[in-house]
Amino acid sequence: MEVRRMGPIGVEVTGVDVRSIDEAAFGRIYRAWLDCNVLCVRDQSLAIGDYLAYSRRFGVIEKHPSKSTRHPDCPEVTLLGANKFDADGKLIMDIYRRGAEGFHTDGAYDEVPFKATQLYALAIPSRGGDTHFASMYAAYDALPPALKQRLEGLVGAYVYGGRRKKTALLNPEDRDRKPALHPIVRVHPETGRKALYFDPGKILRIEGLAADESDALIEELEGCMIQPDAQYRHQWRKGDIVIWDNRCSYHKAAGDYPPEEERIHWRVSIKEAGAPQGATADTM
Ligand SMILES: O=C(O)CCC(=O)C(=O)O
Ligand SMILES: [Fe+2]
Repeated sequence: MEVRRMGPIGVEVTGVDVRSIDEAAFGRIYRAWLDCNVLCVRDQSLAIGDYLAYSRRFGVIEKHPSKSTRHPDCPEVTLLGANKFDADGKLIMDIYRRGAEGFHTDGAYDEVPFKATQLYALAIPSRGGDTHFASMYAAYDALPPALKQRLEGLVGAYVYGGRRKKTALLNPEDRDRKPALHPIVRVHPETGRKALYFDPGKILRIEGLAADESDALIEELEGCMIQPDAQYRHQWRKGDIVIWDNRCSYHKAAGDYPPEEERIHWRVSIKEAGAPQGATADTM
């Protein structure tokens, strides 16, 4: 097994088959992932059960609240890029550009946000379709000291659709959940490092501030998310498994590939083991 850093964040693993990784090798993979925010294992050839089994080594899989995009035979898995044309052959932008509206972290709308998101590439277009990543640690570290101090103790309120109520991929009955609250300066439970935990597309307000103050701070924080020297851009190959740590990373899809080509991933959301499951049960 070879483990190779790809830049300030991002690490690549080659020479393994994730179906048969022993504890020691998995320990190395896990540590590299914690250290580098984003990890890619190349050249895998997996059945859906293999993918679930490997994903469960990182934590507990939680079904995505978007029921319409779950895999028909396996609700733990979300299908990215599938069924992107409607009955009239028109491109459905909410599917084609899913995750491409801006840098974000997955699951901030849940009381216990997702630890990780993992994608497995089944079909990759001939050009475009990269995924961009950036470090929340670097974002926090680079904040001016006065802003760091101001943020200490502040809490953000998040819902799936954010201020723009972008809920097209949710069933109507799942659209009105109460906001989840998270500290803006969030300590990573495993590394102990501070991160600027923030998602402009999902935040409603910063608790305890007047509306105009909250909006102004949200705008200011949006400008603080990306440190150019703490980014990684993933160019997909078929057979890649990529996992990112939502507790310390932002990501966004480029959303720029030729729409007539296929770009399909199996996607899972992973929570910390022992964390209560979100209010997204099938009974809702
Ligand atoms: O398709 C991608 O590159 C990433 C989409 C995304 O934001 C996600 O799966 O959470
Ligand atoms: Fe995402």
